[in-house]
Amino acid sequence: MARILITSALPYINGIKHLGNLAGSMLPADVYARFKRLQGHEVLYICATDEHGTPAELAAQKDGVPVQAYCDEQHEIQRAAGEGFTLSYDHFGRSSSAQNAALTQHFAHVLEERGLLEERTEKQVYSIDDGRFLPDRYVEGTCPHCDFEKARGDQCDNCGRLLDPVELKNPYSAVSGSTNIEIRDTTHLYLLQSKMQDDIREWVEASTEWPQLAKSIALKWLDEGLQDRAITRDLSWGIPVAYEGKVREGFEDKVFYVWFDAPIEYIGATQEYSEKLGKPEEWERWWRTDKGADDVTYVQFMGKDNVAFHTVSFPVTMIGSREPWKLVDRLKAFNWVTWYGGKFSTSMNRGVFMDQALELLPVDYWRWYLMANAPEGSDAAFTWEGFQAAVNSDLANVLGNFVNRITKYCKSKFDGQLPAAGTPGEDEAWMEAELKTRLKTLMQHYEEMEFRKAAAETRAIWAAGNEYLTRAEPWVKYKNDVDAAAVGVRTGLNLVALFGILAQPFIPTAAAKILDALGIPEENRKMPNPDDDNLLDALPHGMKISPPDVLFSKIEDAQVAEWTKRFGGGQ
Ligand code: B3M
Ligand code: ZN
Repeated sequence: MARILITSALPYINGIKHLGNLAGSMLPADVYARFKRLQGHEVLYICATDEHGTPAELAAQKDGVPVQAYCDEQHEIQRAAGEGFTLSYDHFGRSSSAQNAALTQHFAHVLEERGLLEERTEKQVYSIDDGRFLPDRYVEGTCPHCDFEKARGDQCDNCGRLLDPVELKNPYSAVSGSTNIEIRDTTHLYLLQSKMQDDIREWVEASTEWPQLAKSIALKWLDEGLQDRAITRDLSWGIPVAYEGKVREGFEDKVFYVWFDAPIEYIGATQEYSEKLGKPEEWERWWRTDKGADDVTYVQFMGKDNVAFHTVSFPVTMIGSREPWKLVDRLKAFNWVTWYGGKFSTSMNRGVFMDQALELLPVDYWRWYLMANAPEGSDAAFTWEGFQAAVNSDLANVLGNFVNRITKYCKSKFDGQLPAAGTPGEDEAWMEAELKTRLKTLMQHYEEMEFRKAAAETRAIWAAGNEYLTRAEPWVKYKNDVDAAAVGVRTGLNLVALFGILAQPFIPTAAAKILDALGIPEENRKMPNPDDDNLLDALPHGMKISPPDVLFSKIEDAQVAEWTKRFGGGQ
């Protein structure tokens, strides 16, 4: 049994996430966590809301509520949305927790002791009309590298480079649009990433298990040379620049930068979880290599825009501390889900957000489509037409009909009892061979975290089951040879169970319905071993089954038309 720590990038507190955000971090992390648990491994899946920084402060201001209250409310909304999507977090924490504050302050303190922090007085954009410094993305202007005119202060969406806001040409305030801007001096703590260049490169190069997208992004940053970065900001909402309760002189009105404390919350949230469990030291088994975490495999999930922070900035914090922290072993990054090739946008009425989706259709319809079309090799476009086709064909026809047909037939002809009679023949041998090969392929796709391929293979297994029934034709055989029909029904029901088991990571709710209808006990729902000899005759003969209620209903053209109107579509 292996121990696997899984984190997905922390959704920012400001507003409910759209389906693209979900598909590029939390959902695949959940699918992977479920898969690993079903293999019998010990899994800890941690996520949290990322709560600090200017966007939260401004959103609260706009709503006229204190920022803490704003975050309390938004956290609850996101927690509920995650629950709606059946995301199986072991803990969904908050980066504003006391645990994260203490850890963040601890890291800053050790980094300083290691000579990796330094106070520097820098020039910063100050908006006179807004009465505040404009950090990060609240300054916009022209990118100094590619001349894109709407580059954000922290990062250019066009060329992808991380920026320093004062580098922008023609800066303006994204809060008010004001160009009444001046550059003022302000003192901040700098993390000397440049000193860690060699350590980070060595570590990245030794990380053989990173999928391609993550590794190439990390190497690109290293090739450009690591820049020292300010880890504090002129703000009031955030973690105080203090150590053991004492605020650093000159930093009374400053806090740590949100991107400094957010990844530390992976650890913070694990501490929150440990305390909730009543085992305050439990987190160390996952995070301290001197306390057992050396045999943990740590897997991170995120969108590609977050990779630099996870392959460079956060590792600088961890490795730079020279303390025995568990580092990421495998980092799975995703491209974007687009809305018909463009951006999701609330204001332009383009795209479906997590809460809206569940008002339209059950969770598994979305989970299936988003994972079967995961943005892995490239960006993937959400379209209503693609969604409709995937649900109607894969779920309703290929899986749903199979389950219905064979369970109903068993009920009507065999009294709802798994028949024992008859000897397997050619058709069963074909099915078994097919299953063995495909199961191996499926397991491999999961191991490689190739979710699109894993979904395609899962579907191919369901399709092979349909093909089997076409070959075996128990309903035809029944007329002359009830025993031959019994073999088909028995094999078919074993396939129903297997399909339910294999479906669990992607569509856990429907899978549970199938397995409950067959009365499969919890302990027999683990991932099958492709080399098992009785894959098609595993269920106890004579067991009682009952057909499940309708598993999936088809999406009608009229629904697609209505939703296209409401949420946007092609054109
Ligand atoms: N909150 C993602 C974002 O808002 C960011 C991820 C943090 S992971 C530590 O773009
Ligand atoms: Zn640019």
